[in-house]
Amino acid sequence: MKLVMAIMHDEDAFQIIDILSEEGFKITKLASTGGFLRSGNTTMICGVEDDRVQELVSVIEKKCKSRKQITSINSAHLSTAENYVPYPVEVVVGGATIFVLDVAEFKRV
Ligand code: 2BA
Repeated sequence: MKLVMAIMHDEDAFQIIDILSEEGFKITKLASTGGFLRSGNTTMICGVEDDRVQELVSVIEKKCKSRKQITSINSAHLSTAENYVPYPVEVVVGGATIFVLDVAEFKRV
């Protein structure tokens, strides 16, 4: 068994979770925050048999779009409190960031 953790844009998450639920995957959706942009994203976790991992990943790959987001970064040499000058930087976020982990033990009690 594997545990798939997928971090994705909030706007993609509901559709992906609907599709995966209809296909019989069991999903937990967590509200998460990206460490770099400090904006909300969704982390989906799913315990899945090994032979269905590729099916799950394919749905995420098909449905997750990459997006450009603007974030403010302060200039390193002007980063004292008095001289804090944020400037906008464009970053490309996702599709999705996917981790596939081995599950040592799975119990429902
Ligand atoms: P954030 O940490 O908010 O990162 C958003 C996007 O900003 C990233 O998109 C990447 O394009 C850019 N970025 C991140 N750190 C950067 C840095 N130090 N310098 C320049 N640009 C940087 P993605 O790579 O698609 O990541 C989307 C979200 O997935 C991340 O949101 C984070 O929540 C998660 N993530 C990505 N890689 C991860 C990892 N190795 N471990 C845990 N979470 C990860």
